[in-house]
Amino acid sequence: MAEGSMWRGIIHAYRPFLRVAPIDPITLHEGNTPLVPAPRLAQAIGFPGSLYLKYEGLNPTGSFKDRGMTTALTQAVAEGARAVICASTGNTAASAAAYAARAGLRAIVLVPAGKIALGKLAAAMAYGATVLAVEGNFDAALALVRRAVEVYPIALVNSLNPYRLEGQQTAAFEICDQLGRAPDWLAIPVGNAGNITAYWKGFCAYHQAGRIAALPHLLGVQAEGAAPLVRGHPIDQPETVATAIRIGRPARGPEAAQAVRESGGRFLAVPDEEILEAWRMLAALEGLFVEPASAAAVAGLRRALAEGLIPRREELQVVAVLTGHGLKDPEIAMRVLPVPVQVPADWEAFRRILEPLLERPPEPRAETEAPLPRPSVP
Ligand code: AN7
Repeated sequence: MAEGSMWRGIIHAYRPFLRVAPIDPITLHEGNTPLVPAPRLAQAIGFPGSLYLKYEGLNPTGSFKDRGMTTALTQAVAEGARAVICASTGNTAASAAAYAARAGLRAIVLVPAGKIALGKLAAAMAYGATVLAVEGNFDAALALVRRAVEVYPIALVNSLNPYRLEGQQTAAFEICDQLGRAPDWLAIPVGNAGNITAYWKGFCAYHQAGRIAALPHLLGVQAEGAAPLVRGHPIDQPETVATAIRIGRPARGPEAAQAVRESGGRFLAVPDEEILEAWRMLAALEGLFVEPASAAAVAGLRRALAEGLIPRREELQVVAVLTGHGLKDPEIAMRVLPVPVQVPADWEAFRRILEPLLERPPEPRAETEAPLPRPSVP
């Protein structure tokens, strides 16, 4: 590949749209992730239009956070920071750790003890961050971090940092560039609410620049046990299998609520069973292994179709954002999927197991539309 055509990360690609210090970026060449058509999944959830999946798990540390971390760390370096700090359900921690390593800065990350996926913890430690396991949830950890940056000269790299949103809006730019327009609906999981806020900022910037003619409706999806933006008030003890979005007091909640309102969209809550069902469908129907929080976007989309919020129309284009890679959370797969069949190292025994497998199609089948158990808002 010619040097001139090499992808060099989102700051290089979108610099005119980004407010960030004009220095050489701290980058891992993040971004430029695929927008994958998902016809089998669309059929399974009863959507006759075009469904695309923005596969953000393919970023360098396995989540969308890298888009915001390249800008946050670049700005931190330009401002002379020596250390960065964040609270995190895991992906922010891993991403901050990686970009801090690249910049030669110390990273201190606070995570809820025992409540982050193994792949995130392993990565944050491997990148050399100081990992502190807080005896409390994400909201408690974020409160400690906010206090720390008032007292000490440490750069905050949670999405309260505006440079995080600068970078994360590039996912919206890419979707528009890839589709040649904005989608009609964008389904996206919501935890601390930074990403949905950044997407809206990105779509609006592209609209203002004349790159797209219309704006999408935003579908912000939360887990039923951690749905402050659906309920309209903070949740003190958030609980969900999707640990990435186990957040009860979203720091960017008000901006996210405004974005969803302006877009003519909605927040929806989905139960854990539907998140896991969507998670299985993504992998088994489309070959996309994501972490549970990402599957929430698809579970929400399915529910929005079932409730008639999004019409089942052929001409509609819908994008679901798959925020993090499935390898982040191998424990969930081991917990909910059947264990492998034990096979004796013997030809006759192996044949007896193999032959029936060749007579049946694989599960789950794309043609079966699984029923939805109950409405999202009781
Ligand atoms: C896979 O890492 O909050 O609504 O501390 O890891 O912008 O918070 C992660 C959030 C969706 C929600 N999907 O995004 C953290 C953290 C995945 C995530 C979200 C997260 P926001």
